[in-house]
Amino acid sequence: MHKTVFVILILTCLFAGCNNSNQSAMNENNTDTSALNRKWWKEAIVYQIYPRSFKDNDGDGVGDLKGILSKLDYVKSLGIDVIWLNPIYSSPNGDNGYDISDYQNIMQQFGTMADFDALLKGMHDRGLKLVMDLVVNHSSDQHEWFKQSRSSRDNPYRNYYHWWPAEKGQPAHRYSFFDVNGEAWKYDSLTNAYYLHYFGDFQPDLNWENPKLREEIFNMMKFWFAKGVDGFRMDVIPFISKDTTFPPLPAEYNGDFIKYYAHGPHLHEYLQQMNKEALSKYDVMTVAEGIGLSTDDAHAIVDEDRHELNMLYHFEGVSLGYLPNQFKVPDPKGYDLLEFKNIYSKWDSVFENKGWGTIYLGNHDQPRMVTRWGNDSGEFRGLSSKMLTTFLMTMRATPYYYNGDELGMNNIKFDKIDDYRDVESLNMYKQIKDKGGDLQAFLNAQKISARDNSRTPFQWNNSSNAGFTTGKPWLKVNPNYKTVNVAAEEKDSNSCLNYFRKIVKLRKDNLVLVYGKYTLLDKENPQVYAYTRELNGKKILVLLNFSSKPATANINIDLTSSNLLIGNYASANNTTALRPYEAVVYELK
Ligand code: ISL
Repeated sequence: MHKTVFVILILTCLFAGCNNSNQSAMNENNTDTSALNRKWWKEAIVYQIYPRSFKDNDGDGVGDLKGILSKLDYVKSLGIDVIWLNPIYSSPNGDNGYDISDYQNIMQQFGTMADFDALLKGMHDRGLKLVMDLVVNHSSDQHEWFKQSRSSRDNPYRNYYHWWPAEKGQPAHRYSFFDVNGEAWKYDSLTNAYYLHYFGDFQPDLNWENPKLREEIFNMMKFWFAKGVDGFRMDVIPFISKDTTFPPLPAEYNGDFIKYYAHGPHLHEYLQQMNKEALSKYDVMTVAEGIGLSTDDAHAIVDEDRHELNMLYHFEGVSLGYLPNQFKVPDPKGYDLLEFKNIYSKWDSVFENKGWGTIYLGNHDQPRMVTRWGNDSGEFRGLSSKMLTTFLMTMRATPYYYNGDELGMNNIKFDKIDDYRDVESLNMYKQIKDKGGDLQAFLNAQKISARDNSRTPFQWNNSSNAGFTTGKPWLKVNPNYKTVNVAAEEKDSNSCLNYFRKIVKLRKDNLVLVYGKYTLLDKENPQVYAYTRELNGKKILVLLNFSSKPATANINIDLTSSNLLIGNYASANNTTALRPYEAVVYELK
């Protein structure tokens, strides 16, 4: 570059304050980053699309692949890199696609394989990658394998599933997530045997101890990789290996059946085999739904040297703020920010030298992020939503961002059980009813924690059904769609949507936000989450007020000459005093 041009550029940058309109000057790709072990999936931002609720193209009230295709320009405009699609395979939909009846076909309601091919092409043409959901702990009871398996004891598919012959007596108790009686063994009179289902009785568990089954799964994965799919999110993958003697739950697990399920005897052996047979042959990313895993287990799954998976997402963060030993009942005191900071700081440190983390606050199994972690009252919905987005986009981990959170969508909070569609809520209601429990208390808790809160149709505009469908939506639309929708937010430079785009760009332009060292500041502050990120001499400060009251970060840093990179209020004052739910990101000088 000519010397004078260079000087002019530097001066322009100085006078403009190097704010977010000038991010290219922040780009660190010129610095030596060889020590970072860079990978595309570490630098990616993953955007999760819940296909059932994103966009309905054919008017049947259910989202579909053509609908997603029609909205790819919108998705691209967000600046994200990877799309994770919840299951789109053939399924009777007992659990919205998490009960698969054919792994190599598309759910009729969602379209055809030709629609899938067109969608994948549409994504790749726009430089977007696709991560599919791999649901292989269990299949649907309508899968041909299960139909064969249950037909007779000597059927070749018999040990594709876990059967317990009734003449051996009652099998030792196993808990089920979605069973009305909480019982994971179901008796089948056809062959006088019980089969295992950790989830609904329509979701029998596959028998991974059978090498033939594993081979089928790896071949199926290769089928999708050959099509060009860029990775898998692996549903309850820690549960796949089981002690097939099925002893009574060992005492050491002391009622924590999820942890027991996640520590089967051959889990790592099977993941290594999966890596060798399928994953290692392609440049793909993998992320485990890390249910039941603690920080102690994390490296066993995601250390590169072990050749298993790339990332996992833990449940410690999203479990915070619920009363112990109760089914997702929010603590009336809310959650404790000190604990929140501890959890996310601890998980950062796990991957400080090796492995790689993820960060998320919402998904299709969680309520809406702004309701659960922010404040969805009129005054603070937008501000607190942007604050949480700032957190997600400035941590040292790959962000998994759930569709609709970029609009600040919040919980619908149904009053009646009839409005719910989720098997989890419906079965839990039946369970409580059968036991004569407090149904009103259950409904109140569900307003905060139910999964259907995040599954309501995506809000495109203020026409009927929020522009999601011309038919009757499968789940009610949140009435706030009149104001909270893409069309309205496109026009408002201050909207959650435009804030999301800006901060996505900020992360993409600043390697320090991806790889930089994370240091927690002002640890004991009950209102403020403050931290720095540092890389190659560049230092970023993030201040987040998680409360509805003004707060001060006690950090002893003079901010007067720092550059504001982004903030969720119209202007920032370069001080450590923060307004309600204020989020600011500074480059420190
Ligand atoms: O959603 C949950 C709590 O409300 C979790 O316990 C959830 O059941 C667990 O995380 C497993 O989730 C995955 O597998 C389920 C499916 O229903 C979920 O949607 C999926 O993400 C069974 O396949």
